[in-house]
Amino acid sequence: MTSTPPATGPENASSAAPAAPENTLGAAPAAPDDARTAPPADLRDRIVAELDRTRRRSALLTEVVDDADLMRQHSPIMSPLVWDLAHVGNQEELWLVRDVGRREPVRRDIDDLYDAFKQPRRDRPSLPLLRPDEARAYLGTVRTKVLDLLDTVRFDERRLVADGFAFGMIVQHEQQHDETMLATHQLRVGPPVLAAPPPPPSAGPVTGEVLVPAGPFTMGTSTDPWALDNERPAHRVDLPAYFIDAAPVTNADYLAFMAAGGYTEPRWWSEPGWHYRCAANLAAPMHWRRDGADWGYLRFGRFSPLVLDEPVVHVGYYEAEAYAAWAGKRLPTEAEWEKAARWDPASGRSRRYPWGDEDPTPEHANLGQRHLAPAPVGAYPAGASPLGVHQLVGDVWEWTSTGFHGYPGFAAFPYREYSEVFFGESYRVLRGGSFGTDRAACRGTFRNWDLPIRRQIFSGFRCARDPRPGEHDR
Ligand code: AVJ
Ligand code: FE
Repeated sequence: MTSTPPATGPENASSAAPAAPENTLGAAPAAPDDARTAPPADLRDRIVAELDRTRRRSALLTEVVDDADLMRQHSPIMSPLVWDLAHVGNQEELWLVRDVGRREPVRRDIDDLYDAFKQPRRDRPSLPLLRPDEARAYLGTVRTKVLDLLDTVRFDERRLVADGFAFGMIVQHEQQHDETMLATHQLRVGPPVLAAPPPPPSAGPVTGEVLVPAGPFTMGTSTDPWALDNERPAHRVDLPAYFIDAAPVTNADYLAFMAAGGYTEPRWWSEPGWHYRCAANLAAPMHWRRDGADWGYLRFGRFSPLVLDEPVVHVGYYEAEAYAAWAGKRLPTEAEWEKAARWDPASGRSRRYPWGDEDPTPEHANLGQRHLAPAPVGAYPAGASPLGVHQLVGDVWEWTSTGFHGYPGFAAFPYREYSEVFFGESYRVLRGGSFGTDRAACRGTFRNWDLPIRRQIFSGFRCARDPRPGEHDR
């Protein structure tokens, strides 16, 4: 059994029409906006395909365990799977049935139960939640209404539906909860219920660092039709030269840090980092287990020895920060990550993805739960950036050193609770997406965020550093 159903449509049908490459530098004329000229029937078909593909993932994640398991809380920081399931249906009802479609509510009585701000995760298992069969029926009812209103909706009436945005937002929301549910599966104790083919092997070693020359680039987007509010608007950022690792930090790299006493040496850790390391008694990435003298990991209920050239995953921000200090480097800023991922030195423009503007295919990146592990470094040469930075998209979310803030000119859309209420230094931005991130919820501008202590997400990192005097003139 593979964990991802076969694609229903063309491999590139992941979102609305690709936007023109981003350009705020004034070097070239703006390209026409293809998305607005796309025939509505085509947009409708793409929306239906994306909604359906996404729902099949949610169904798979909630059909492989029994009802008791769906209702149980596998960790106090996660919801019962059946809460996530009904919550995605409730968001779809709120935004598509009621707001876009202006239809009567299906279940106004359950809005509060599935409001993430009203119900702390800890309390969710004791709520009078819809039972699994009720939740599935609810999702089905909502979806039928959405498909019905899609027949008549006008994509040019309101900003909320322009280019199908509200539908894209709901697809991304459900995919984000699917990734969260996948992390819940990883925390779940019991025999394996998910399976997938192993990731592709490395096509050759990728080592060392890449020099990104000083200069401006365009960060964020004003043209990607399904980009969320926190990715907007496109703006110019001028960066000094820096080095960035050509690949994410691997298990072998991380083992060297551990063997050098990384976890017992306070000097590599920030003050809050060391405090947390001691309070939580951290000694290895989450889900690592001793295997005699070696280490292995427990993945989705299966034990295996570490694969040394695989990106390390399930490390928190503080561990990433300590590793970087030990390595004589630092974490990249969010802008440094994005310039490495999007800046095309030939044109000076910012691409949608490291490899270009085309949506991800299985040759570009390890996304979408197609595999249940990060792929070894070197497995995706076709996904490298023009400067030769590999695996920026897929495999593991990458911690950056930047807090979560709105870009200059940020405006909450369509609701403050998606991004704006989280702005501040409490959260750190993660970039690039993981093996559990769907292609619809991942692009060069996509921003994720979490608390620095979090390790249950599929998080890893790569390092950066400033050039030494004279080094960038080589
Ligand atoms: C962007 C992944 C941090 O899961 O909290 C889901 C996404 N927002 N429902 C989260 C989200 C509302 C969000 N992250
Ligand atoms: Fe949500």
